[in-house]
Amino acid sequence: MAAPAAATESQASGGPRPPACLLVLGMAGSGKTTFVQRLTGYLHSQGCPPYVINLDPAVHEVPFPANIDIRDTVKYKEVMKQYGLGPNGGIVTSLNLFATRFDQVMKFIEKAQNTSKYVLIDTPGQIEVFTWSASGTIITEALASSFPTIVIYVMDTSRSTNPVTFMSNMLYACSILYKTKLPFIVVMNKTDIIDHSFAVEWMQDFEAFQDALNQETTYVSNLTRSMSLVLDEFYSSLRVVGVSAVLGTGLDELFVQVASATEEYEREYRPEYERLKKSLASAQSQQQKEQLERLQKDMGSVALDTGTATGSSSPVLDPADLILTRGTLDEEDEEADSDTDDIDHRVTEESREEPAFQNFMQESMAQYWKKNNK
Ligand SMILES: Nc1nc2c(ncn2[C@@H]2O[C@H](COP(=O)(O)OP(=O)(O)O)[C@@H](O)[C@H]2O)c(=O)[nH]1
Ligand SMILES: [Mg+2]
Repeated sequence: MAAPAAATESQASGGPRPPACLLVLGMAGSGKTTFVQRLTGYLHSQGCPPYVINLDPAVHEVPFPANIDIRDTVKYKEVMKQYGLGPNGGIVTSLNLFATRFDQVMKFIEKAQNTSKYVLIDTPGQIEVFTWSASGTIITEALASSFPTIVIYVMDTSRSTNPVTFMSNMLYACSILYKTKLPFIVVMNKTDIIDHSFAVEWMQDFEAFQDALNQETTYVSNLTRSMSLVLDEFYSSLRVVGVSAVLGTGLDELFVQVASATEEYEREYRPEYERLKKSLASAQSQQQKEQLERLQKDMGSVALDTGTATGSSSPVLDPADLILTRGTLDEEDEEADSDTDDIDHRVTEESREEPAFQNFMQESMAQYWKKNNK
């Protein structure tokens, strides 16, 4: 995926800071969409309009002005019909289709950095569609490789008053943290129904949580007791904010946490992503080099008198471009391994040395030099 380098470059040159991407995740009904709507209103009132993206293909109505709406690109009902899928399959497939175009979304976000400090991203109702799908990973990694990206895990506080349910919710949050490895904020939503202080106490005071568990007699509570020991470390560094998406309370505190999470991204995650990008690029160029060598071997003595082909500074070709007009990469691989090995080149060269073929090769080569030398 083409990751715009502009984010880091503009920062280094004192240009606009790259926008922070707030990826809003949470169980169905936890209040993600209402939260994004409230956040959008809040940021507008602060004179800081966000760039808003809706990734839920199945939502009937988006209650906020979305700059990008997956529903404009992918028609969820059509996808269901066309692929013979049920509702969940339809959502997953729609998201997959959208992920293939996410490089374009990245360009839009890059352009928005002059006007927006924040990018808000609402995700499908069913959390696993995003967190445990290939497209969710592609989208998350694309964002995180270019912009400070923060996961906001929205939970329904009013439905977490049972210690066992609370624990399950926290385990889920923990699994997402380990999956995405990104700065993380837990938003305890719906504090208009019940204050979140009971949950904070459970997280800070192990004894208090054990007391609550003692009221439970099911075997699950035994498991929960052991698990709570495991979660202690997760809690210790967790950012938690109580919010009511309906009333709009807790948002000032939320942005204090967002600022600290953004710093954490710059300090701990950015260097890691940069390192990853570099090692990926060098692995890619090594692969390209090997493919080129194989290609040159295959072509044998086909004349390519562009004059630069054998120079030590000759750029690495990208055979994938050649393959565009000559079949798929896999076919090319097979060809390299089998077919051409037992062809008598002296015989076939004659038929290959058609002027048209040579012209084609030379034109293709000229294009690569241009591309790689610019
Ligand atoms: N009382 C209360 N209800 C809320 C709050 N946030 C969302 N809801 C309600 O929770 C339900 C689900 O909200 P929605 O934003 O669609 O959840 P999503 O599936 O996570 O996007 C809706 O009926 C909302 O009105 C809140 O802060 N307080
Ligand atoms: Mg929603």
